[in-house]
Amino acid sequence: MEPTAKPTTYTAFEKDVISGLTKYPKRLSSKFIYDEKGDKLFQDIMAMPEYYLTECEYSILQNQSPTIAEKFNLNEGFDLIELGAGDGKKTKLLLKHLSEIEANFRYLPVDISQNVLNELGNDLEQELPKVDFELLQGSYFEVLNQLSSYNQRQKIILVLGSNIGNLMHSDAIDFLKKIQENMSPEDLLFMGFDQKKHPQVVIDAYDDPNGITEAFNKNLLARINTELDGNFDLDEFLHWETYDPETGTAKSFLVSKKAQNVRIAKLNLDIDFKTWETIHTEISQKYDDDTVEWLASKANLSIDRVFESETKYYKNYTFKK
Ligand code: AVI
Repeated sequence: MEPTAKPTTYTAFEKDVISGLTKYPKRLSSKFIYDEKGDKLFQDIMAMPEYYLTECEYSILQNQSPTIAEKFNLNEGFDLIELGAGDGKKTKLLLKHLSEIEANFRYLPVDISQNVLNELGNDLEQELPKVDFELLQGSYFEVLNQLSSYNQRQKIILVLGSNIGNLMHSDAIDFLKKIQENMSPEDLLFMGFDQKKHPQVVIDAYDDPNGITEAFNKNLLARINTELDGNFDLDEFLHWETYDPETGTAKSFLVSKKAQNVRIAKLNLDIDFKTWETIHTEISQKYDDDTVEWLASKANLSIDRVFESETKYYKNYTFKK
């Protein structure tokens, strides 16, 4: 009998690297930037003065939490579910307000990383001891499905940080649809959308002079080197940011400074780069009200209220089913 060849099973990262680097034009998905080093670099980005998004959303939550909470079932009770909770720095402003007015609620932060959740849990115990919370590790939709199947209380679903901006419009609609399917008519979705603005402000946020965003973008190549035994020379690639003010799409690229060959030994892959050949790595979409309304309508959601930062750079919207 012929020996049967062992089927090769690839991880999601490996699949993305194989398909992305063997097509033209080349691409890699930004979701793989976030290993431990990528998470740390993103924390550094959020602390940069050029990265206005964090400060804008922080100020909205700091100044407008009482208005944001007006439609929450403060007496009967509600679950505040945060998808992609991170360090919870901005959410704590809303939690603080809800705790002060003695609202009847539970905070349910959802994150894929148990480490991130444990740190958040410790912080909450120290800083907001009266807040009832439960840490939920898992993918957003697994957790949302479970919650909507047994829970009767109003759900307030939070998605902060303009994370939706890293999705193309078609994927953003799918994302909103999956949330919508798990909502009841009394539930609310509270989501951040970075807005169109002076193009230079956007470029500066994604191309800082200290090279933090460059290191963040190049972390994709660094991960290929360490995890897949690749030999990318990071210095031979340029971080390049573009912004199209017509579509509102900021795009990140890595550009090969010379003709070069890269070997990725674990995947038995040799990749040729021509001089100035690109790898497209990320989009960061900027929105206006019409686009947000269009996306929402495609997912059978409607805008309930809009909260904008003083600069008008950033808005949070509440949506209803
Ligand atoms: C996580 N996400 C919303 C960030 C953004 O603004 O697109 C990721 C990022 N990329 C470069 N800087 C920050």
